[in-house]
Amino acid sequence: MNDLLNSLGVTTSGATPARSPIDGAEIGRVAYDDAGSVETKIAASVVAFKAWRDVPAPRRGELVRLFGEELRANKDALGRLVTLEAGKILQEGLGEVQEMIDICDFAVGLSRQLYGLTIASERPGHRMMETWHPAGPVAVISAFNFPVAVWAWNACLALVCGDSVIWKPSEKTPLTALATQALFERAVAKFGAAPKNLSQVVLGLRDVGEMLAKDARLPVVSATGSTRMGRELGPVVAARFGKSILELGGNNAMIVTPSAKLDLATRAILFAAVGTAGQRCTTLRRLFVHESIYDKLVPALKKVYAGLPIGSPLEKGTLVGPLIDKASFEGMQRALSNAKDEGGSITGGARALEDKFPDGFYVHPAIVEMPDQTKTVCHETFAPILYVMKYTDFDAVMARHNDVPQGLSSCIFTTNMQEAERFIAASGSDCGIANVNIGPSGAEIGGAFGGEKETGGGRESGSDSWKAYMRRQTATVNYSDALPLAQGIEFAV
Ligand code: UN1
Repeated sequence: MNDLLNSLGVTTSGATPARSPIDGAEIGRVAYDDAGSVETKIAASVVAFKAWRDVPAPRRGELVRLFGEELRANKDALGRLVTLEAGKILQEGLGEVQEMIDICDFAVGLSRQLYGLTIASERPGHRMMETWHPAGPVAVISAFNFPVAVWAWNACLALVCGDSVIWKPSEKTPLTALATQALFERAVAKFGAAPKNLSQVVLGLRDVGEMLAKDARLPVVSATGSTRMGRELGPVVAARFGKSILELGGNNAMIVTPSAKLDLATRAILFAAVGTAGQRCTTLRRLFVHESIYDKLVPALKKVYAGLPIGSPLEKGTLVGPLIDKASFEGMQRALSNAKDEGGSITGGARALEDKFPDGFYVHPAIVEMPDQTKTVCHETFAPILYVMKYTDFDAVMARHNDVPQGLSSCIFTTNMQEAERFIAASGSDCGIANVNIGPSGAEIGGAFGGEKETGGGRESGSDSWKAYMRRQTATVNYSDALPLAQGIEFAV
């Protein structure tokens, strides 16, 4: 462990243990920030911002390019640390680092494309334009399940946009954050001309996040986590007129129609429902199956579930690693018991490997056949529970699909063009992400990532998400010898 941390430039010391969900063992120690050090870091990020905003954007892109190179060179080590600290299987740990590399590439290209507009002025001899300027220091609050990639989505864009970054990672995954920060510092050293403290990490619990949310020196706060967290954080940021980018809970569904290719649908269900042990915000949680194929698909799914390789995520062949902690396991058991009370029929769901890992919380992913979309189904439980429901009518299933508080990701499996188009039409899925013949999770970085309703409305990563990290300025220049007023107003003495 120490060799791995050393290779990534992390020296661990401090009072707070960092634990691995694989077996509950301590894998390092970290020092939490206190109010004084958070204040110092916020002040330092303002100083860094003021220097960085004047560096030409393509130069800023060069720093992100160098950071991408550090990530490429250390992909295995950082991917392994993600596995150790977040418990996802190695393939997914590596995939997470690849997602960081991809966003670096995207941001480098973007650094030459922070385009504004020229707008036709109604006045003669005037030019009107819209320019995007750096917004200020950006706070990033990230969750345990994507401990480094989601930070990178935010940070790489913010950095090319001319912002400094201050990052509060989940208290469950401090080591991956410190390792990422150390790799970033290596890129800074190679770059040679970046201001100090351009990116900083603050470690701690909720109080540290609150300090960031309250501080008017941080115009943008990007937060990923539960809807409950967002409900508390959003108003605090809004009260000081800051902007928040919220990426909160999902309750992602798949509709499997009579014409679907069932082999593809089954594979997509597996990756989306049991991958990352059900702990992605894009995890498949609701499955609507047409009544004509229900008795074919659901038993086949149960059969595959019965043979799922559950175990240490470090071992080759494992597909289902541990839940992040005991509280998560207990939350899963509560949801299962509620679903049962609501008429659900449960397959799987029990604890696994308790003898081998008494302090690791492994579970058999659960399939819960539900008579209806009950209260429990409408709630996001961050664990591998797949609620399965039968449907008859397309319009009715579309309505049920959208009848949950969350709106992150969604998909349909069909070879019927009308159904596919209706699913992604204005009256179709109300989610930020809507896929056809692809599961709801594992999005590419090139698209905007986020969702509606209780998912929080924020968009991160690709498309024009970068605009959220900048401030828009409308500038009008008069190059004439007259002073005509807009709207034709006469105002002469
Ligand atoms: C998250 O779970 O917060 O689309 C992010 C996906 C990943 C990102 C998930 N690319 O599943």
